[in-house]
Amino acid sequence: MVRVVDQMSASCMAGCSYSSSGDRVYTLKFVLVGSRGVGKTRLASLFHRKKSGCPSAAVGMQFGTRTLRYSDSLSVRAQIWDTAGTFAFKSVKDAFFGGTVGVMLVYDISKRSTFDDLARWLSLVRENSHKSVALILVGNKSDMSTTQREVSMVEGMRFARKHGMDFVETSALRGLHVEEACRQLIMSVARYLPQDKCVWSKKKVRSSHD
Ligand SMILES: Nc1nc2c(ncn2[C@@H]2O[C@H](COP(=O)(O)OP(=O)(O)O)[C@@H](O)[C@H]2O)c(=O)[nH]1
Ligand SMILES: [Mg+2]
Repeated sequence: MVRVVDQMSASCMAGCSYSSSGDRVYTLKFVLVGSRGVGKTRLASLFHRKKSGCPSAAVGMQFGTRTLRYSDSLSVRAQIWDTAGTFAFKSVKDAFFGGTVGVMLVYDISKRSTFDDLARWLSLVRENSHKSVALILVGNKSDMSTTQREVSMVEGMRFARKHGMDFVETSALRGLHVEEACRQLIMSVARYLPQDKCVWSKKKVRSSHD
């Protein structure tokens, strides 16, 4: 697999800082995309605990952060960005996708049109983010009854496989597999980060992005 983070320019990386014990703490940006109503905001708010505004709040963008430990010497401070915007303007797209290392592409298993929209969302992602960006496909609302289901799990899996993505079905309503989906995406990036402890400084060093 491509070394996602190695291949990204320095500007793509939100930054690395070091804890007092020399552990690396990477701040990385992830975004949620998908049609309106699929559950992006609910998924995001389940995963992060603290919501922050951002300079583009006027177009409905916001992010939350959550720090996950990957190994003895490495943690990831994940920024999960969510938007209600329509990406009509290039500046909005740039602000949203700039620096993104991972994308959660979401559809609603009970609404076929949101699955049909995926190709369009994927094109938007490909056009506006680094070619090595990590992707996970999320079929949300798995709590819906089988009679309400309009997209089978096999269809979701096939789409994900065809486009080289991981796949998971979630229920943001019940909190099913949401943590796993987010962790899977974050960890798929974290495994390509330098793992060694920083031995040259015991001082806390912060990047300019923090
Ligand atoms: N049944 C069910 N409803 C959900 C789920 N996730 C979100 N919803 C509902 O779907 C609607 C849209 O959710 P929202 O997070 O605002 O979608 P967004 O437009 O993609 O951000 C809301 O009424 C949510 O309560 C889910 O997993 N199951
Ligand atoms: Mg929303």
